Amino acid sequence: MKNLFEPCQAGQLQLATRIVMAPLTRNRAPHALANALMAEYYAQRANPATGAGLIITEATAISHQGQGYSDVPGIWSAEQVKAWQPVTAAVHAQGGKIVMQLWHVGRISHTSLQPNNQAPVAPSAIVAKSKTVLIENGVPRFEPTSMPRALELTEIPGIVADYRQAAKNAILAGFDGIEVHAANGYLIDQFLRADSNHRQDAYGGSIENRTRFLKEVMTAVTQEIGGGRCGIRISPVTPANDASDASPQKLFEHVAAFLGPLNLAYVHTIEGSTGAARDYQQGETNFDYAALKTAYQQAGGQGAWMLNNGYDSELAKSALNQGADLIAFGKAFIANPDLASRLRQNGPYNTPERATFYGGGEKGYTDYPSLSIS
Ligand code: 8OZ
Repeated sequence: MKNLFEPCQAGQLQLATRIVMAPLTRNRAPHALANALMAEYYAQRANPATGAGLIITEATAISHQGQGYSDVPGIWSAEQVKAWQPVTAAVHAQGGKIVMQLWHVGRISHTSLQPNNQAPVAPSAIVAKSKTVLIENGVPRFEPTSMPRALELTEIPGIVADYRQAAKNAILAGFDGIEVHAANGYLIDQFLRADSNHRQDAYGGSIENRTRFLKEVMTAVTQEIGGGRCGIRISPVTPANDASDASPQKLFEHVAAFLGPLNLAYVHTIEGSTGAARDYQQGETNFDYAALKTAYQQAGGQGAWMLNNGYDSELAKSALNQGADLIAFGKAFIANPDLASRLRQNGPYNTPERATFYGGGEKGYTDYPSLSIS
């Protein structure tokens, strides 16, 4: 019987517990730079005895073009690398481990966030029925995403190179590894799914073609820093950001099969609809997550199997006993910096406050109380 509070080896990552802090967008990085408040927030959650065995950062843009929301951090410049160093140092000082989530939003962006106010890029020029978060004068608001333009075939290698450089930069910034964000309807997911990818070249059409971009990205980052320091996040059936495909089972089993030989640290799967119904279905059949794992392992995959979406203590226990290795907690970690302590004693839990999720300062960010502070 596995339990949440025991160590877990995930590739090269030696984790003290199976409790993971999920990536959480918080929009508190003006000018795309990490800062002291962010270091405090992550450090509060970093001690594995009370907080996370592994922290995955908020989604972090690999390029200016990869930005889709106000005040999210980046990892493409030397200045950004330097800004992250105190964050990783603060986490390591607590005995914690932290990987950076690498992000290109594709069409989930707004011209006002793009270089020279250009259109965002996507596999195809199809607008997403989705919104982004823009912050003006400290006030966040949801705004429809802009009409994207289709990437030229010749531009794709440059984006793969941006992922490679971002992985390298993350290591320079002191991270223990990276996670490629291939979930929730962002650029990679836009390539994967037939409804957002109408390309007629080598990156569109067949499943093999639609998965080509992801495969190239994973090959680049694993070559750059080693598979044992790389993870991936997928969300096979989520409708987030207008992601849609008629055959997710076939699509994601194909993905799982090529991930197998890459010696990844972990595979991180969001079950159901991100932040919503765990039993959400999309496509012709009910998604079979056990078959996804089998496809990965049959292809030689030995990475830790990480699951996410609406987990509590009971559900986590049952998932671990059905073969999961790591459980990622999102909103629970926003509100409970000492989530491990609370899980261990079955609560009580602070309630996350939605109004302060995106943007702002300390309020709803670093001021959630720990049990020990009374
Ligand atoms: C919430 C708000 C903005 C971005 C994701 C990166 O869904 C996000 C995100 C979530 O993966």
